[in-house]
Formats: sequence, structure tokens, C-alpha cells
Amino acid sequence: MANGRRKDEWEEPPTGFVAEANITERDADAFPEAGWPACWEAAADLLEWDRPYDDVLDDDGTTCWFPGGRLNAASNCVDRHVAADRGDETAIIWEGKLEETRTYTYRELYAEVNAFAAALRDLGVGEDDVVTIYLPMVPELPIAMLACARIGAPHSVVFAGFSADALATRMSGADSEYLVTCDGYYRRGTALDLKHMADNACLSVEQSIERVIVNRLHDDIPAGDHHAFDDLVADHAGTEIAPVERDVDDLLFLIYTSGTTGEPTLVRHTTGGYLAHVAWTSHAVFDLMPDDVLWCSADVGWITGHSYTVYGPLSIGATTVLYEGTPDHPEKDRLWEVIDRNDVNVFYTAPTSIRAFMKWGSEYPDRHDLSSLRLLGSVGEPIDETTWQWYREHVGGGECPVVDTWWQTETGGVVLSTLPGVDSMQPGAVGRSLPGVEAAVVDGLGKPVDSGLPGELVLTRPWPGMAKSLCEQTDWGGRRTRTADGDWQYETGDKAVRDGDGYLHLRGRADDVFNVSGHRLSSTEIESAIVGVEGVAEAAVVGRSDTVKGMAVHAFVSPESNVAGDDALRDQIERAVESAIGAIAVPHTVTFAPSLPKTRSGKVVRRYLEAIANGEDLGDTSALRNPEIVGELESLLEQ
Ligand code: 6R9
Repeated sequence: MANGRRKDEWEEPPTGFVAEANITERDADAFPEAGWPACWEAAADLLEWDRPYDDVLDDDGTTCWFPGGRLNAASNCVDRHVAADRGDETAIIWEGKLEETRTYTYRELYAEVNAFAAALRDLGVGEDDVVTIYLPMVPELPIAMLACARIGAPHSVVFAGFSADALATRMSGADSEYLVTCDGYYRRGTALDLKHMADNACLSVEQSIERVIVNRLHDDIPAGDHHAFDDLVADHAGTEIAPVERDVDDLLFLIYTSGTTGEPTLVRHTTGGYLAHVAWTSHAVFDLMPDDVLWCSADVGWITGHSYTVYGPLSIGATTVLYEGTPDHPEKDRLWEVIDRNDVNVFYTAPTSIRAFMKWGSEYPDRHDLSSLRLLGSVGEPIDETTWQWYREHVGGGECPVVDTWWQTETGGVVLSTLPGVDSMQPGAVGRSLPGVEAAVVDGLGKPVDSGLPGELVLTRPWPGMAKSLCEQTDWGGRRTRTADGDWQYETGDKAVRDGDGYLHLRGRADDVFNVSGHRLSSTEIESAIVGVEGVAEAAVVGRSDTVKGMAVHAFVSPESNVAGDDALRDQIERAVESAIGAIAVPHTVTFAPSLPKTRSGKVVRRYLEAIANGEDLGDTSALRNPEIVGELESLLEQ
């Protein structure tokens, strides 16, 4: 709804919650008084600094947060909690497949991280060497990340669902000579051979790769050109490695995401700004307290898992849940059973999952005692009102605030959300920007549009968690961080409307990136894989609305003139996308077409394909060079 819901339909935060919240109305009032950027000091104050920072932001006002400061992220996430006599508190609860569980106290995590850090050093990893981590959701994943952080080696985690080709591109791009992976893992009951994929990736990169293998399947791994994770940790047990003091602006990690180009975009995050941002948002948005148990259901291979499974909750000293399984195995009440058994207080997931839970029915959450929950979060795509209400009612028992959090890989942490102990919640809207963040909705020229009108969401001032690439370059990943007048402005690539109350309603991407089940995919990247198939002349990929996935991938493919668009070609296309990117990017629908709708200058008009895929009215198509193709495509889809 463009102008938002009537205020009497908004939901107020529960009074019990407000009374105990980390951020109260009084704190929120003080932020604007402190002025920007000083209000971000509260974020930096949540960390322990080896050398205090000189200023909140450098003189330039855009490039470096907390200049002069030095710190170590792993020591902030582990050591200081042990030093504060919280070593026996639980840091990680791992819920593995096959009914396994494992917990690590902060003291145990300290021992593991130190031992693996020592092992990495022995393998030759030095400060600033990039270590690639290609692991499913096993405890060795956060342990390896923290071990890297401890010795000042930026990690580059590659989602385990990506293909060997995708892994190779990311290792080459990051010039990484170290890889931590595993023998395999179970996905829907089948064992996937991750080591084989990793071996293939290593063969296709130029540099030689030192490999560490986690034994996940509990089978013998044939000896080879690698080191076993468990042996390394056992050999270095008890070794302590002093955390390397990092400059605030030194890299903590690299992460690849889908951008507007055919190549994955490399995003680099810094130690101080990023960590302050995720610690602060865990505290302010997720209201996380050290005694809380937080479960962020995203895979750690994505930014959401980096920020709110690993760095955010551990920097606060809370307990984080790492879940390896799927939501419907052994039964569709699995997540609720895990929440019940572990007394989870904060649960964070994506609308696509909530829509699946809705479809399965409320009897599954109803089977369990979910009263430990005190806050629910949503991320990844817009959450519609019905889904929001269902989540609040059936998971939150009507008692928990629900925060809809908007952010991106590039922003590092949440930038738009309500503050749960302060703001009213408007189902279907993300709320305003957080204190210290400024957002605007602008037209194609970068000028603000009136409330109620759609435009592109831009952030008009820097924030601590912003990717380093955003401050160094004015034109990056196809998006500008400067307006024509020289003002700082980050184009997010998302469409939005601001309502009369200042709440923002997100409307999906304005560029060639789309979200499928919370995975961020680039249409250009998928198209390049498809046109690489012999016999394919052209391809265009668009998003089609899907009631559960949010978006489904629809590919329109035009074969060369003597090639048939048949099942064999479809099969080859699917295999090509799976091997270039991964199974998550395989089109849900492939429509073979004699040609694609084009402008007179020869550009494929995706807008029309999107409308056709979604069964929408196309309006005037007379500007096309080949308007007749539209009717042909429509009738092809009706068949
Ligand atoms: C954290 C994450 C970023 C894109 C972003 C937007 C979409 C994320 C959203 C949302 C509406 C929300 N998005 N949160 N859209 N409401 N609460 O998902 O990062 O994988 O980089 O994706 O996700 O389109 O631009 P990333």
C-alpha cells in the first residue's frame, strides 16, 4: 500500500519488552542530539579497543570510521568474554544433521580458535593472506573464520552450495592460496562430495592451494595432498596465539555477491567499522543481551550469517545457534523443536521460509513451547502483511516485536529497521532508517521524490558497516556513491516508497539482481552461463513472482536457427547453470522462443519478458522492433 496502513492498524511494542529493552525512547532521543556521526560512538563503545580511535569519522567524512583505532575481531568475539569470567557460558550451539548436537563454551571456543590459528600460521598463513572457507554449517566454519581473524588473515567464505567453477572464480579473484573445506555433507539425505568439487576448483586456478579438510561424513578420507582439520587442532592443542592488533580499516573478510555485471562482485569489509556496526545492531535492533540465545537461520556462507550468526552475537557475548539441517526434516516442526529445546530468545529468518511454514500450517509451531522467544526478525526480501501477522501470531505468540530489517552485503549490517523497544511496527513496512543512517527515495536524477511516490532507495550518508569498496570508489559494482553535485549517495539498487509517516516500503530490485528464496542472484550471471551452451543464440532471465520463494527464475532462451528447443537442450542449460553457479541458480522455467523482444537499437527489453512471465499486461509495445514476438511468447506460456 503506497501510503502505508492507518496508524490504528499498527502494532505497538509489548510493554514488558519496552521496559527491559536495550534501547529505550530516551536513548533514541539522545542520538539525534549527539549529531551525525557522533551518534555512532555508542557502536564503537560496545567493542574493546587495543588502541582507542582518535575520531568517529575521518576528516574526509566518507572513508574511514574510527580512525586511529586498533583491535582484533576474534579477541572481541571470544577472549574478552573469557576474561570477563564468562568462559563457561555457551558461545555456540550446533544442531547437526543426523540428530547430532555439539556445544562450545566461550572457553572451549577460545581453545579451538587458538589451536586452529596456530595451525594456519604453521601452514604459512601470514597477516593479510586470504583464506577461502568452503564449508557447510558445521562448527569448524565459525572456528576457522575466527582463527583467521585472530591472525589478521581476511577470510573469504564461499557458500557450500556454490559449484566448483564458482569456488575457483572466487579463489582466483581473491588471490587466495589457502582453502578450508570438508569431505562432504548431507543435503536432503544425500551425501554431497564437497572435496571432489574443491579438488576440481583447485585444478582450475593458477596458484597452488594449501588444503585443510574437515571430516564431516565420519568416513576415512583417503590420504592426499591435504591436512586434516582435526589433526591440526590436536597437534596445536593448548597453543595460544596472541591476537594480531589490526588497524580499524584493515580487512576482516571478503565476500562475493551478485551484482549487476556478469561477474560476482567482490565486497570487502573492515575490522573496526564492520564489527562496531554488527555489534551495535545486534544490541539495538535484535535487543541482544549476553544471556540471550539467538538463532539466525541464514547460511553463514551469506552476509546474514557472517553478521548475525557469527560476529554480531559473539561480539555481544551471547549464544548463537548454528543449524545444519533443513526445516522439514525429520518433520515439519523441526525448527520449533530446536527453539523449544534450546530456549531460543531471538529468531531471525527470511519471508520465503515463513511463507513455507504458513503453507505447512500452524499445527507445527503449536506443538511446541515457544515462550522463550522475545523478538523475531525478518530479512532478505519484503515481508507482506499476511506473512508478518502469521509470524507474529504463530511463532511469536502475539507477544514478540517483529523487526523487518533491510540491509545488503554492501552495508555489512542492518541499516533500516524499527527499534523494537521504541518504534511502532507497521506490518509490511521496514520502518525508518536507524539512528545515524540517512535514507532517501530518489528519481533517476538522484533528486528526492514526494512521499507516496516510488523511486530508488539511496543512503545519503556513510555508516560504519559499509564495505570498504564503497568508500574508495565513486563508481562501483555499477552503482554510484556520488551524485552529479559531488554529494555522497549510495545507490542501493532497490525500489522503495516512503509513506506519509516516514516509513519505508521496499518494492524489490530496480536492477538486474533478484532474490530467490533469500539467495541473491544476478540475471546477467545466469544468462552468461546459458549462452555458453552450444546451440543457444540468446537468453534473458527474469524473476517471476512465486508465492513461497518470493521469486522464481524464468529463462527465455532463443536457440540457433537449426537447433531444436527441446528437453535435451533444457537439460544442458540446467547443467551449465548448475556448474557455473550452483543448483540455487538453475531456472525454474525455461521457455524456448524464436527470438526475444528488442528495441530498435537491438536491446532485449526485460521489462516485457518480466510482464509476460508474470502474466501482466504489457501496455504499449509499438516501440519494439519485433512487437509480434510478444503475442507468440504469451501463447507459448499459456500452453
Ligand atoms: C541481508 C541481505 C540484499 C538485497 C537488498 C534487497 C533485499 C534484504 C530486505 C530486502 C526488502 C528487507 N532485502 N532485506 N528487501 N525488505 N527487509 O539479504 O543481503 O544478500 O546482499 O541481499 O536483499 O533487495 O538489496 P544480500
